[in-house]
Amino acid sequence: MGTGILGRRLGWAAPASNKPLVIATWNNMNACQVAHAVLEKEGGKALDAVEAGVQIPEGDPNDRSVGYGGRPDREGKVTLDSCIMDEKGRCGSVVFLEEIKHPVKVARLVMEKTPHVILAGEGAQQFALKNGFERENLLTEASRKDWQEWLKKSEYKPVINIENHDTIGMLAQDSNSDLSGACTTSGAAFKMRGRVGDSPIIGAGLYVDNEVGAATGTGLGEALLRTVGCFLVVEFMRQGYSPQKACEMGVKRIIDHHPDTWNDFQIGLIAIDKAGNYGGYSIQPGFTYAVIREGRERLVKVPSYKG
Ligand code: SD4
Repeated sequence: MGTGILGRRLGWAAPASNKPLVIATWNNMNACQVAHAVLEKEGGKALDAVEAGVQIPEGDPNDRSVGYGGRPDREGKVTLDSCIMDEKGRCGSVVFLEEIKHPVKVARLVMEKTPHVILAGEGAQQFALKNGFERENLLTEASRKDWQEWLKKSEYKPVINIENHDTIGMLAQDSNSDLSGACTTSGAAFKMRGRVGDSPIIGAGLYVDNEVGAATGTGLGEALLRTVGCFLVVEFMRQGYSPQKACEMGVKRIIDHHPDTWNDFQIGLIAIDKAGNYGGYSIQPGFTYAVIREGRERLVKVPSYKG
């Protein structure tokens, strides 16, 4: 794919970088290391890198917002959301998936083996089982205790505390300068049964346009769903804004869209462009992202709207 007519009209020369780059929400350096190792292999593809990288928190019981060990819904069930998108604009997603440890792998199979983009719930699980995945109990003792504690008051506060975030959104660029991304989560703790957040919804929790750039996000999923936040950030980059500025404009749009409530929730956005620039921005302080470029690791504390 070359630079599109619209991109050219807007002066998007998009000098592609061929230096492998991986970036992920929060303190997910281990996941970035795994992804970067894929990128460093001869012909290592961004798609394989993000799929491998996000499986690290998916399999980690101590990560309480993703995969195995994630906090359950209010009925005590761990339900998972995940998506993946590649340099060809292909995408796959699973929502409300239960008892399958690596939803990102199922999302990739949806992309590659079905005529669909999203599979949900029981159908997604059946598809996974048919493709060799096994049913596993994903509710750890720690998460079960948290849930039982929560049941005492059963108060759902859609305020997501900064400390409760771990959802991983990961973006990568390979030495062919191709972009891909993946996002995976157990969603908001103690959500209503059946609730689906932004993370598996293409455009809301993740978007990749190989001519322009890619973006992913974390935080209160409903806010990213209402604004199609990650698509918006990529569109800002298409207009010529840097990833940093595009994330700032994305956060500002979300704030404008939630004039009475924005102060009560967190949104963190990260983005990369075709030239290999990257950036991030959040509403509340405390959001970080991990980056590895050419073997150099950085944990970036992002600037935030609230300072
Ligand atoms: C969701 N965006 O399901 C996710 C939650 C999240 O860190 O990002 N947690 O709304």
